[in-house]
Amino acid sequence: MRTQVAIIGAGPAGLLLGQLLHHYGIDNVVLERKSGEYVLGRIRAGVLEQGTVDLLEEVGVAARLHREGLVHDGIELAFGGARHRIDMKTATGGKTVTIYGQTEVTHDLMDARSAAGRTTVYEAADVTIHDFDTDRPRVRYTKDGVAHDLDCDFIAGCDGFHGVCRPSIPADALKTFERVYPFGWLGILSETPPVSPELIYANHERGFALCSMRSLHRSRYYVQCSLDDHIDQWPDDRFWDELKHRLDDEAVAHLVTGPSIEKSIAPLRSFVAEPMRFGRLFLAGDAAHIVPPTGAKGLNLATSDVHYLSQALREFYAEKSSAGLDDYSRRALARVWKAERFSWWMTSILHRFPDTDGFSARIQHAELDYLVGSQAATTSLSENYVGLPF
Ligand code: FAS
Ligand code: PHB
Repeated sequence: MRTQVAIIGAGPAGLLLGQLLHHYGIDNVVLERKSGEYVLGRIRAGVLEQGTVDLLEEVGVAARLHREGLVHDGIELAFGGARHRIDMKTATGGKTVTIYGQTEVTHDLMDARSAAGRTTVYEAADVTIHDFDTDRPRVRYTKDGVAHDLDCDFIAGCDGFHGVCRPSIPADALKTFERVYPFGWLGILSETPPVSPELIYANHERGFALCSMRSLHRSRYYVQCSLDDHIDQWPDDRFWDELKHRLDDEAVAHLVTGPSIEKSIAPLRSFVAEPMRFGRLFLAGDAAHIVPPTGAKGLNLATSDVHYLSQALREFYAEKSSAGLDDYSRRALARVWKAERFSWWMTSILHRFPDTDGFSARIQHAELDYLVGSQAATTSLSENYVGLPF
C-alpha cells in the first residue's frame, strides 16, 4: 500500500491532521493500535481553545460542538474559603473557551473521516517505522496476523507519550526535558448537574480540586491524590467527601453527588522532546510533549502542532517548498514551551507539594491574592488560558 502521509495514532492529533490533509487533497492513512471503541472510551480533556474550535470548523467538524458545547467566559479560583471569578472574556477583549469533551471531538473526527472514505486501520499491531532519514520512509504493521508495508512520503508520529515514533529516533538526535510531579489527579465523571456554571480551580491545604463538566447534566471532578493511591482505595463516597472538604461552603451546598460512570488516576508530568522533526518523521501532540492538565493545554497543543504540520505539508505538495517543514519544529516548540510554562505555573500555585511548608503556602496564597486583585495578572492568566495565538 502507498500513501503520501502515514499517520501513526488515531487520537485528536492524528485524526485532526488526517482531516486537515484530506481537506487539502493530501492522501493519508491512519494506523491505530487500539480499536475505535477503546480510543473513545478514554475520558480526557474537556476545554477547547478558540484556535482548536476554528480548526474543527475549517474541516467541517464543528456542527455538534456548536450545538452541544458550552461557551465559557471565565473561570473561578477558590482559596482561603472564598471564590474569585476571573472574567477572561473582558480581560482578552472577547475571547472565550468551549467546554466539549475530547471524546466528543474524537467521535466527530472519526465520523468525518469515515464519511470522507479515508483509510483508518484500527487494531494495527506491531507498528514499526523505517527509513525516515531517507526520502522513502516506510511503515510496517500487522492486521489480523497479516504483515503489511505502507510506503509513504512522510510519517506523522501522533502516537502519544507511549507511542513507537519518538523512541524510533536515535537517542543522540533527541534532547528531552522533564518534570514529574509528586502527585496525581483522581478524576470522576458523573451524570449530575455541574456545581457551578463555570470551572472552579481550588487551592486547599488538603490538596487541589477541580470542578469541571461535559454538559449541563454531566460533571467532571478531580482531586489531587498521592501517586501511591489506587483507584480501589477511592470508593465514590470517599471521593465526594474529600471533594467537599476542598470546596467553599456555597459550592458544597450546591454539589449534587451521584455514582461515578468513570473513575481514573492520571499522573502529572511536564515533558518536551526536541526537535519535533527527524528527516521525514514529524512528531505532533503527546508524542512530542506532555503538560500537567491544570492549564487545559494538552489537547489544544496537539491541535496547534497539526495546524503547523498540515500547513507545511500543504506548502510542500502545492508549492514544492520545504520551508514550512524545515521550520515546523521551531514554530511548534515556540508555542509548546509557552504552554509548558503556563501549565507548570498553574500547577505550582494550586497544588500541595510534599515540601509545601508554611512559607510556601503563604507564597501560594499571596500569588493567588495578587492574581485576583490585579488586572495585569488577570489578563496574563486569561490570555494563556483562552490560548495564545497560533
Ligand atoms: P493521544 O495519546 O490521545 O493519542 C495517541 C494515539 O496513538 C492513541 O489512540 C494510541 O492508542 C495510539 N498509539 C500509541 N502507540 C501506537 C502504536 N505503536 N501504533 C499505533 N497507534 C499507537 N489534556 C487536557 O487538556 N485536559 C485533561 O484533563 C487531560 N486529561 C488527561 C488524562 C490522561 C489519563 C491522559 C493520558 C492525558 C490527558 N490529557 C488532558 C492530555 C490529553 O488530552 C492529550 O493531550 C491528548 O490526548 C493528546 O492527543 P494525541 O497527541 O492525539 O495523543
Ligand atoms: C476537564 O474537564 O477534564 C478539565 C478541565 C480543565 C482542566 C483540566 C481538565 O484544566
